[in-house]
Amino acid sequence: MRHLDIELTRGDITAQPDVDAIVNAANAELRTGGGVAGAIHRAAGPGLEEECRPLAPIRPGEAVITGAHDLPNRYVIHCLGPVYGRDEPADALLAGCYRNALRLADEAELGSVAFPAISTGVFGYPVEEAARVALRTVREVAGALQSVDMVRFVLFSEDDLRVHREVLERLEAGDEDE
Ligand code: AR6
Repeated sequence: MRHLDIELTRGDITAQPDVDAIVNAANAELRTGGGVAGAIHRAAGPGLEEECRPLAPIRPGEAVITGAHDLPNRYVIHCLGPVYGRDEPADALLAGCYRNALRLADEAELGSVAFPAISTGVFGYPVEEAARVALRTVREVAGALQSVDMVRFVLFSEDDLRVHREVLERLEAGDEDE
């Protein structure tokens, strides 16, 4: 099986100039907002909302790809995560975000993608549960990817980074039989 590098780092999703695509934790309307979506739209400039308009609305679990405008990347992939406690089944919808984003990146023949922790902010998904779904899904999809060989998780807080490290270690050790 091809090797996929999974990197975990603390930082800002808009400051990852060495990756081909960054992923937006979007809203259904693909408009600017708070958190990741606000930061991405601010950094990309108004052209991003314009390009997004005909692609909206999207449903939980879906992903669409656009240009990156003033961001230092080639593309932005917009995912709508589930609102925790409302959009069910939450784990399958969240997994769909990662699966669909990676499929779009692979179809565009990209090498690297950076994800934020989708749904763990405004949408209220507990970070450890979300990390398990995210990391497990990326590892599952890895074997089917032709072009993507690096996935980076960009975590906003030291705590979120630690949780992701612990979950990844457990998955790599085969301790998580989910
Ligand atoms: N870089 C990396 N991670 C970040 C950044 C950043 N610049 N800013 C926040 N985070 P959220 P969601 C973390 O709320 O839960 C928006 O208003 C944040 O700490 O951005 O999917 C949209 O318009 C959290 O861990 O996304 C939607 O309406 C994670 O990124 C809604 O929020 C995701 O937080 C989407 O909610």
